[in-house]
Amino acid sequence: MSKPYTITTAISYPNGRPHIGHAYEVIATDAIARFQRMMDRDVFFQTGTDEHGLKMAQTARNRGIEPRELADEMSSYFKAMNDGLNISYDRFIRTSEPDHHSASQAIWQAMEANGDLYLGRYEGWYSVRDEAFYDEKELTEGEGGQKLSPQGTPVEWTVEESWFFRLSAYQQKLLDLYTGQPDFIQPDSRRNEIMRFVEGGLSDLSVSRTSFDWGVKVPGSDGHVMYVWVDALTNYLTGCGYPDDLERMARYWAEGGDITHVIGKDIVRFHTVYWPAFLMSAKLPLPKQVFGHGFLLNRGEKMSKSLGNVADPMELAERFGVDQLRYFLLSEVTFGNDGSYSAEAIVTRSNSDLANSFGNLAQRTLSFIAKNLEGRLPEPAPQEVDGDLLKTVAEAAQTFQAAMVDLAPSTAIEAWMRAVFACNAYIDAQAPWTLRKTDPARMEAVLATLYEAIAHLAIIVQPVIPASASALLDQMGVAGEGRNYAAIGSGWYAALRASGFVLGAPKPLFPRLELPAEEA
Ligand code: ME8
Repeated sequence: MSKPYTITTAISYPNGRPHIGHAYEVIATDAIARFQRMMDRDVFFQTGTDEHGLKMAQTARNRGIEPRELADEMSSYFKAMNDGLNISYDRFIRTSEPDHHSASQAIWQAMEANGDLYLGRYEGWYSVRDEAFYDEKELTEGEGGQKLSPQGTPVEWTVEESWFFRLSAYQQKLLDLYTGQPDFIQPDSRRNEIMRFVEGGLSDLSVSRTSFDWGVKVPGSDGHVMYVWVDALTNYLTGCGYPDDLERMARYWAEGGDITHVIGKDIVRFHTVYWPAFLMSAKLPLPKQVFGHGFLLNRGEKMSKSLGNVADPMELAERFGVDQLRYFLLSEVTFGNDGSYSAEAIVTRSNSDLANSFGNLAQRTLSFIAKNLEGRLPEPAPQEVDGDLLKTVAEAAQTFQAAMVDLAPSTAIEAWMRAVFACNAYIDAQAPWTLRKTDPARMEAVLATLYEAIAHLAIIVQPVIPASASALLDQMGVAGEGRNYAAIGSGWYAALRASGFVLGAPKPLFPRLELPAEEA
């Protein structure tokens, strides 16, 4: 049985519609999940919505509806975005679901049994926007003396009876975790930031609220609902079968398991300080890695509703194509760094790499075969240059795989693109259109080499542009079970030729995109 691999995105607050930052996170995670499936791993990939908390309660109140109504409506947009962007999630979790309430109560009871929860009184600064408590020393002052969190959001002085989690007891254990498992927090810059924060000392964490009731009830404590982050983080366990499905837990949430959380840089603290402390307290295994990706900026500027520059990812996907958007985001942004997007950058990237380079390579080769050989697959007669080209493509596959294992999709795509360039240089140098008259056998050998190379390029890039890659492989007659990295160099081409497969007239995959004049 293949080895399990668990990967998750953050679960989004459905207090508004999804924006391009949400799309970016699920696309990147999807590419990694698809890649791991191609490596024959038994992948569990979860995403979803984080529906409790004061922010949801307040947004619903402002709209004059119940929080559940707001959650139902907005969560459906997130799910539709996932489906529209071809996200291959195994579960779309909603924290309002009953099994999630059970899991949250179970982890609570486990932390309580370990002596880490006590009842007290919370007096301090709370940001509804971040759903986070802050120390006085972390705050800055904004306009009119308004205190602001390190994220620049307003904080309010809050006084409430509250349950506390003994986070202070976990300082050393957390520091030991970061030193013992140096890859736990990635990239390294985020790791250093968190180490410094924890070294500065940890206060106990307020983990329940009494001022509203939209949340998971604290077991045995009337009037208390859990602090939204306690239940939000627990979503990862819920999907892995906690607490009752021990067989599922043993597969997807086991000690030493390959478990990766992909999240944005603003919530690294929750995932690398609070979350491992909760898990240690409940005596549960820890994830292997938390990867904090960067933020997506609109032409270099932060997106905000007031600036009116929040892009709707589905609108971009409809205008430019799902795979074009996926390709742009994964190739343009170095995973871990901030990145910028704009309509013209999407158009430029898609035209240069997909339409002019890869698409054109496939189109001119396949239509040449369809026309000049009536779709019969050309006969190989390899010379050194042909072998060299296939070797270049096979090496690109290796580099692509290594980079994806390292969660570096843009590096993976660069390697792929270099191989595409090599194929285009080869076709120009070999000039099969000239060979057609002078040396038909050599023409066939060149086309056969290209046929293999193009199929390999399509196989390699599947995690990034799954629909286009599989449409191309369909056209080329490459069977579903042969679409993995092991197929590269496996002799499938000879078998396909022998089967008598006939190539039809190829349909273009990547139309050249144009920007309307007012945007150009
Ligand atoms: O933080 N660019 O939800 P959320 C890239 N519910 N990523 C961005 C982004 C941007 N401009 N803006 C946000 C929450 N994100 C919690 C998570 S997990 C147990 C609970 C990322 O809807 C953000 O960093 O505010 C986070 O990873 C995800 O989108 C959801 O953000």
